[in-house]
Amino acid sequence: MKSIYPPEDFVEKANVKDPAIYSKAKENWIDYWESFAKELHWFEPWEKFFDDSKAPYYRFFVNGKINASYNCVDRHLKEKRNKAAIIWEGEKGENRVLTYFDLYREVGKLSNALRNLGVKKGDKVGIYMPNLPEAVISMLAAARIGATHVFIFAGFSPKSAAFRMKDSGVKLLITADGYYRRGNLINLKEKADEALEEYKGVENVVVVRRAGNEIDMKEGRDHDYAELVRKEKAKSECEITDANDPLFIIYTSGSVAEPKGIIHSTGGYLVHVYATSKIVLDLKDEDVLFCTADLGWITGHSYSVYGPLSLGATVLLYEGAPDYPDICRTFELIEKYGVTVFYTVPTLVRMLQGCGNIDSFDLSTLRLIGSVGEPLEAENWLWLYEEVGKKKCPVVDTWWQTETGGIVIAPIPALTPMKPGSVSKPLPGIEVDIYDSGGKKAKPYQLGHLVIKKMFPGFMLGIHGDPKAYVQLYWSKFGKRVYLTGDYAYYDEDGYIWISGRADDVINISGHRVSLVEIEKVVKELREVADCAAIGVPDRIKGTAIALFVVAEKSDDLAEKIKKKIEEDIGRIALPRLIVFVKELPKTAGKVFKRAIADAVIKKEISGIASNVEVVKKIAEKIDKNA
Ligand code: 6R9
Repeated sequence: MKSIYPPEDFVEKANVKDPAIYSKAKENWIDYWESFAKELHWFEPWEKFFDDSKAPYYRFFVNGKINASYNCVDRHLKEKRNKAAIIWEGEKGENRVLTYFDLYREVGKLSNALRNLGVKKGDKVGIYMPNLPEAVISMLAAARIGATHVFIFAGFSPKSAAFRMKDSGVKLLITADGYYRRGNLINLKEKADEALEEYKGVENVVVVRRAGNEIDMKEGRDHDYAELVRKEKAKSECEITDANDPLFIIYTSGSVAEPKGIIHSTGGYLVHVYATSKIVLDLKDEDVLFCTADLGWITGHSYSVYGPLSLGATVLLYEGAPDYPDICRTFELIEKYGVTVFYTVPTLVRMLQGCGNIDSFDLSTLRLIGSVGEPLEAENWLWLYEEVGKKKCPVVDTWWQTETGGIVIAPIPALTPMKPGSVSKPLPGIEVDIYDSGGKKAKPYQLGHLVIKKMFPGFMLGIHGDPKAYVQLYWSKFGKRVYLTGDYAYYDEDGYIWISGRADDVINISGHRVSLVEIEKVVKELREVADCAAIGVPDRIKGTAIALFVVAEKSDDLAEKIKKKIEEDIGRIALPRLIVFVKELPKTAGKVFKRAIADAVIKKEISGIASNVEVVKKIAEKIDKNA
């Protein structure tokens, strides 16, 4: 595929246009990262940039003192007091604008309220909320007093929420009464109450009145957000936090049954998302960034909150479903708020193609488009470039993970010729490679393990409460200096990287990581289910969907029961598209041989490796009948 060169108008005004950035970062790695760090506000400078003495635990900005809330809010007051920090639109079209001064006041008040409720430095504050301004305020209020926030995606079930709160030890929870999703009112407080039945460690609950629905308020435990903050002063001292104090914990699915709590630092993380917002998203003062991710995912944390706000940009936050009332809603939002930088996921890109009349929207404010979460196919890349950006906007396909905190592999929009379908090259200051199973560098077009060889400030501090898993999952295949990402990828002849997908038992649905092992565990808990296997199958819109193979007596009842259990225990995101009842699952050495099922279903190939090949054939026949 031919390379596409960055549009000239774009290059002229870009934040980074000197190709020497790559060689400079290579020659002086420390200077490179420190130059970004110095643009932020530190209470005390760091003593050492990098400490790898406890590998695979890597630390950056050792003994530096910094506060994330200060950098996202206070730092901008002098020049941007009345500039919009957050523009919010609810699903029904209502909107709110918070200037940097508003944000400062709101964050200050809530942080004082949290202090009064006994929250101290190092305590965990849960946030179970949809995309509301108060969710951002809560994150920054927690950060302000040195508490660690644990955001729980509002779409998660009470059980999932309870697991996350318990695992991290949440002491106070901030939630909302309800919110709107595709026109329906979701009673979030009821879900929170259910979660709190299961996990009793929460002493105080702060409830934002968003939808005005009827809710139970538990005397002594539950507090009305508005009432609580009304009495508070806006002025609130920032806690002096260490660069390596945890800013937040965020849960993600891995190749193990239970979600893992990824811990991120304050200093290194902030420097990384600040730097990448500047060099990859090319954010400038006059930009309005629309990142379509939910705040509950890492993309929302990094590129709706900490990256753009530390830079002093304006963020558009949208509460509802992107396809409500119709699939053109996203374009409406871009036009209405003059969005300049649009950062989204391939699923939405595929969905948006269903909006027939793009040209009836004025999208001329757009100047950069980015994608993350799953592979962006060449045809979808081209559609974004030609139809949405009218060949004026670079399209940056960015690769990264919850664990990396921010973008790792991506083009620098004014510098890197873009190849549709490829994530291009690692950013300056970061070294990645592709290894075969033996740890040798893969040849062009040879599929191998994507690894990271040179750490960078945004990298996680560890897994909450599970140091063994941290070492086992990421550092056991190639040693303590080579981070295993869990993705398969290959190089082309120009050294461009092409991501092929996850190598482990994790799939990517609409850009969200879902653990197949977790689904299997939940389904196997049903008495009627003898065994089961979940696999990912290609899906035109979602990228991947789940097919579930269940050993049990077939009944419509059971299919419904399984769906209900998955929805309750994990959330709707993990619902299978297809449930197939089988008598047996293919096995090798006594273990379920999922590759054989996947090959039979997706490639229509019958693998002979399973000890019970007949079973594989039967599954293939069943799928044909179902198709
Ligand atoms: C930020 C985020 C991480 C996994 C990652 C990979 C996939 C992310 C991608 C991509 C192809 C891209 N992924 N970006 N695959 N091209 N540009 O998505 O974090 O939810 O932890 O998922 O997503 O498989 O390993 P997370």
